[in-house]
Amino acid sequence: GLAQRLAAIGSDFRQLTLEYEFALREVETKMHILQDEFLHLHDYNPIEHVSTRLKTLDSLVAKSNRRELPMDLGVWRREILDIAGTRVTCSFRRDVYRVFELFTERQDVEVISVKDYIAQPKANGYSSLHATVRVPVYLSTGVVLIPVEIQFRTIAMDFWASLDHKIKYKYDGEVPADVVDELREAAQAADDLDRRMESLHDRVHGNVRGNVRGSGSGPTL
Ligand code: 0O2
Repeated sequence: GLAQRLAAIGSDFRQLTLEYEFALREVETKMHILQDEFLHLHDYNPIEHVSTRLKTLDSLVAKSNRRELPMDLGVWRREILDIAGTRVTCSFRRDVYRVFELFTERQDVEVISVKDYIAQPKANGYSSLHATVRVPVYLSTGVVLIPVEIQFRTIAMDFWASLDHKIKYKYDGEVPADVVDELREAAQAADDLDRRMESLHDRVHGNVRGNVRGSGSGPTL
């Protein structure tokens, strides 16, 4: 009967949620290991913070409807690759690419796709480096490969994106043209700030890459 079907979906959805939750924990741990090792090797911390989120059932259903997918957990697993999301905020643009490279080079991380909205920002000014990866999750029943969308960005890009998100939410998607224009200009200002801060940092500390080569120890980055 219907009650039984709904109960079965409830249990399958709980299983899905658990697996994606485990994948987020795996990614968070891998990221923290990368961070601590980097700090140990180079006496420099390239990551400001790491956050994770699981898509809510409401936003999953909304996305499924937008993409005209059936209400089928198997289809969602195959088609919706950002059920689990991780955001990695770095100090500088260079760190964004460094952390991205070190993370995606790992043997236990399989890269599915990469979108570089830093090299090519969206028309509204949105800027970040996105990677969709698959990571293994070990269950008592065997290994499952779970997709996770990782967004790598600088503090300035994150600042802009969170304001953009709040504005979109406030206007329910219908953002007035002058606000859109101002947001685009603010994105440009954030980009300028990123470049100035990075060049200032390099002037004071020198590039970590240079220091590593210069000291002759540690792996070449
Ligand atoms: P939330 O709340 O983070 O889950 P799709 O995922 O199908 O919509 P696509 O092309 O696969 O589209 O994904 P895209 O555009 O590469 O990246 C999607 C995610 O990037 C979004 O997730 C946001 O987190 C972020 N993002 C993309 N564009 C913007 C933007 O213009 N402003 C802000 N603030 N964030 C953006 P969700 O699912 O939309 O939201």
